[in-house]
Amino acid sequence: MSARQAGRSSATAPYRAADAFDLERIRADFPILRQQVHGKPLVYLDNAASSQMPQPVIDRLVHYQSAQHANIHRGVHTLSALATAEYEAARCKLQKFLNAAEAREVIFTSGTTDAINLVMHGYGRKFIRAGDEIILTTLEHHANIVPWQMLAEETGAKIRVVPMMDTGELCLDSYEKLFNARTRIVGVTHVSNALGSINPVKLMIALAHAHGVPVLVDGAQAVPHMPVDVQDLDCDFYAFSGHKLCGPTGIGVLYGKAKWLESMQPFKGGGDMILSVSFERTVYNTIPQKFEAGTPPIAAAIGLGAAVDYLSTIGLAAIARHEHELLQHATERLRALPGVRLVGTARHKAAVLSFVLDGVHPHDVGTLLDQEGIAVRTGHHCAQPVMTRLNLAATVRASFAFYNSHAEVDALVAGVRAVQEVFA
Ligand code: 7TS
Repeated sequence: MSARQAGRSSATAPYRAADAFDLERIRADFPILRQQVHGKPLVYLDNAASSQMPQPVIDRLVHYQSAQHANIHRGVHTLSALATAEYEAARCKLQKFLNAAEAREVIFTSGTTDAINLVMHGYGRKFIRAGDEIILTTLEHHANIVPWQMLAEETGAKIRVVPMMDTGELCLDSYEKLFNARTRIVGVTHVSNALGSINPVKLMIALAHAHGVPVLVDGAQAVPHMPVDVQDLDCDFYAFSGHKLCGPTGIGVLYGKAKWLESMQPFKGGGDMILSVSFERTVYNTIPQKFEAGTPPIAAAIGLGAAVDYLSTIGLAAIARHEHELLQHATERLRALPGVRLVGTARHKAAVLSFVLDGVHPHDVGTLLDQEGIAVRTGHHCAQPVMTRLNLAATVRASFAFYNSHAEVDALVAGVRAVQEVFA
C-alpha cells in the first residue's frame, strides 16, 4: 500500500516507489514548488541553470550539520571519524551512480567549472605544449572553452572546433578530420545547455581513442536527465555539478580514469593533498586526495550523495521517459504557435527548449513570463559560440526536470501567447 493510499500526507512521505512514476508524490517532496510568485503558482522551468532540492536532501543536510559535523581526514575523535565516513560514503554513492570502476576515480570539486579547470591544469599543463591541438565543439558552455583558451595562450597550443549544423547537431565528418598527430585532448559536452542536443559522445570517444586521444565529457546537462555509465562510455574524464542534480551548490564531481589522475599534476596545493612536506621536498598524496586540497565542502558532498540516492530511487530511466514526454508536448505546442521559432531541433534532445518570438526581445519574454510565475532563462546561456553560429543574440530557454508537469508546459504556452498579445 502506498503512503497516499494509507492516508498519510504525501508531504511527509518521500518518494519511494521504484516502479511507478507518481508525479504528485514527487512534487510533494519539493517544498519550493509550493510557492507563489507574483501571486501565481510557481512554474519553475529554469532547471538547466539549477534544479530544486527535495526534502530528503534538505533533511540530510540538517542532520549532518546538527549531529555529524567535524573536519575530515584529520581527527581521531568520534565526530571527525563519523564525518569522514559519511564523506567517503558519499564518494561511493557517486561511484555507483556513474558506474565508475573505483571510488578513488571520483574527485569532489566545487562544480563543473572547477572540474574542467582541474583537467586543464592537471592534464593540460602537464601534457600540452606549443603546437599541440585541443578539439572542442561549437556546442560547449563557456566553462569548457575559456580554461582551454587560457592554456592555449600560455602554451601556444591551438584550439580546433567541431562545427555544428543548423539543427544543433555536430558535424561528425568534420570531427573525424580534425585529428592529427598533435591532437592531445577532446572536450565535448554530453548535452548542450543552450539547445538540448544530445551529442553522440560514445561514438566520439571511440573515434578519439582510435587516435590515442583522451576525452573530457562535460556532463553538467546530462547526469540529471539520463543514466550515465562512465565505463560504458569509456570517457577519460566526466564533469558535472551537484546543484543541477537536486543537490547543493558548491559541490561537483570530476570522474577520471585512475591511470590519468595518477599521472596528472595536482591543481591546488595545501593540506590533505600531501603525504609529507618539508621545505626541501613535498610528496603528494594518492588519488583522490591529491586533488582535494584543503577542507572540502563536506556537507555539500554528503548532500549530493543524498541527492543521487533520491534520483536513483525514482530511476534515471523513468526520469528520462517523463522528461521526454514533457519535451515532446512543449515542442508540439510551441511549434504550433505562429510567430514562435524553435531554436535547436536535433533528433536526440534532452529537457531543453530554446525559442524566439518574432518582434519580441527574449528578455521581455522572460520578464513578462515571470509576472505569470513562470521562471525561464533568457540570454546567451553562457554558450555564445552557439548563438553566433545561429545568428542570434539570445533565446528564451525553458528547461525541464522530472518534477515538472504537462500542466506547467501548458502554462508556459499560455504565457507565451499572452506575451504575443501584449506585443501584437
Ligand atoms: N557546462 C554546462 C554544459 C553547463 O550547462 C554549465 C552551467 C556549466 C558547464 C557550468 O556549471 P557550474 O555549475 O560550474 O556553473 N549551465 C548553466 C546554464 O545553462 N544556465 O545557468 C548555468
